Amino acid sequence: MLRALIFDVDGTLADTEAVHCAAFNHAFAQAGLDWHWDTALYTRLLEISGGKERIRHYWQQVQPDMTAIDAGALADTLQRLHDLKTAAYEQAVQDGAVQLRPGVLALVEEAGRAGLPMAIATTTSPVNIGVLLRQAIGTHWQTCFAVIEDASTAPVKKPNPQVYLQTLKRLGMPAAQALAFEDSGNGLAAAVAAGLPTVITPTPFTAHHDFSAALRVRPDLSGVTLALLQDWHRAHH
Ligand code: XBP
Ligand code: MG
Repeated sequence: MLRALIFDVDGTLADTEAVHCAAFNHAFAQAGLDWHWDTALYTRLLEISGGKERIRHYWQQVQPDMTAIDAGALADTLQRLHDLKTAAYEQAVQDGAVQLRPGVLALVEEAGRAGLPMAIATTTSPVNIGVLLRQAIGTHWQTCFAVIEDASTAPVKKPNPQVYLQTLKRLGMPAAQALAFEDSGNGLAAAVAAGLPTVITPTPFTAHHDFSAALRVRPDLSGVTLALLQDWHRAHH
């Protein structure tokens, strides 16, 4: 019995990563750094969930002795760069840079009408969820989701299952009665580790990832109705 839908954000609700990447580059330029992440490099860096963790990982690659920097100063610099990036991303989304992926709004609306609880389980920052969904769904967007778990509530990032385990706990149901939607290998690993059957809709950033543990892999959510999801979910058990 399918009792809840749990959505990842970046790459799943919307194909956001090119806009995230541009925001990182904008932040680096604002900070006077000569760092530039092109698409090929960013595709590799997406193996690291979480923007701050991603910047730290890259910094360590280009400046191995950065670990000698005072931990407090390092944390402050990472926070400042990430704040600049988040502001740039927020502005880009407000300017219309990102749309929901095909089929997403129709499914959210159908589940809403059917009274099927929905949740968000993401490693992105709360600001990014708000700016995307306020614009894509409307100012009432939060009423569509019974539970929202993000980088501010689940600091240990995917592939760790923390964000999904916290989401399930707050939904008050076992993983077998829910369905997760993801776009990446890390996201799939986190959802599966939490016991969730998972539907994958890859993006060009993640199409090469291993999705063998997925319940289904589809190009996007076009035509994916509640009835179809209930069939897939029933066949899973
Ligand atoms: C994808 C991520 C995030 C975004 C950038 O999140 O890993 O880090 O790439 O957003 P999701 P932040 O779990 O929704 O796929 O800079 O806010 O981390
Ligand atoms: Mg994702």
